[in-house]
Amino acid sequence: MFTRIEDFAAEWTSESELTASVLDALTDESLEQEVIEGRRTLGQIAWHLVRSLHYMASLGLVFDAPSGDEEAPDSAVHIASEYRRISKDLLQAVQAQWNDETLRESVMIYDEAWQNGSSLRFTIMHQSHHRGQMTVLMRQAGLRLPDVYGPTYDTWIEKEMAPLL
Ligand code: NI
Repeated sequence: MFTRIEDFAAEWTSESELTASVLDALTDESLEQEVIEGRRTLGQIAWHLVRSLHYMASLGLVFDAPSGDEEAPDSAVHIASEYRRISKDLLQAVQAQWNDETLRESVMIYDEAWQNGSSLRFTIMHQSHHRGQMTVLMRQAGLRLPDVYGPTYDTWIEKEMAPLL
């Protein structure tokens, strides 16, 4: 749970840069990569990640919803640019509309009282969860992955180091 807006802002800034770097590595063709036949595609997971940020509006924050509907766009560039917009707007809304006291206030979500500071933590964890799903599908789609929390296989090879098992 976050108790200071400043701490969330710092963490959100670095986490959203990581997410943007993953989304930037997508190609239009790769969006069709499925988890398994008939299930979610890479494009659908990426679009869910982008759209889900707007759930923060149900906690009282006012910022623009993502453009388009629930159906995933077929443009990787559009998904990445829409992410950049909404992740910036989310941070600005938190900084302008909430303060450290607001983070301790609770809102009922699915019959449970959630402190706003915990909801912000959940937002980051939910994003990391889907970003992790995406990197597996991106590898299966033959894409080059950016480093997220550590070097990828390709980075080790480029540095002429033995990849970890
Ligand atoms: Ni989700």
